[in-house]
Amino acid sequence: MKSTFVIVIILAILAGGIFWSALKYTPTKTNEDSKNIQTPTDTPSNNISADISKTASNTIETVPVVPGNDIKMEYPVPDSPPETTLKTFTLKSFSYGFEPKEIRVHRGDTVTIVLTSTDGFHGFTIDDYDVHSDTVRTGNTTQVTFVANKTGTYTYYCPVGSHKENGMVGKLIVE
Ligand SMILES: [Cu+2]
Repeated sequence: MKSTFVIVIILAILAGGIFWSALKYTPTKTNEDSKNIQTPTDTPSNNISADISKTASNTIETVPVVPGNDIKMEYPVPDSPPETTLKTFTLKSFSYGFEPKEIRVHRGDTVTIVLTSTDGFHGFTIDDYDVHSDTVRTGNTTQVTFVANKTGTYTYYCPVGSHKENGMVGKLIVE
């Protein structure tokens, strides 16, 4: 009877050992699974997915990608100011027209329009740039400044009454 009791105890210890090791393995597998789940989640949000997936398990490798993106974000900021040139145009406005009828600038230029009315009540508007000068009476001058930050051809016109329909229009060409 004593030997049977000892065998039962030994079996119990062995069973306990197997259970313990089984418990020990289970969380390890779960961690690996969660790592694998995290990897594809990161991958689609990054363009450099190939590089990340190679080093997916390494958290340190992911870090350089973040400053890399920051550098890209900073590029437009230092690049834009050197391109900017101040350009001033003096426009005469009258019933019904502008002189000159065409203005050419380069993208990034800071453009100032000095508008004088030689005849009547006029203003200067470019809807696409949200530019709206004050309106001025005969003999008066106003000015408006904006940054021509997009290329294309834009219409400027007088917003007073039906002056636009009567021909108070011109072209801003941003190259
Ligand atoms: Cu007008």
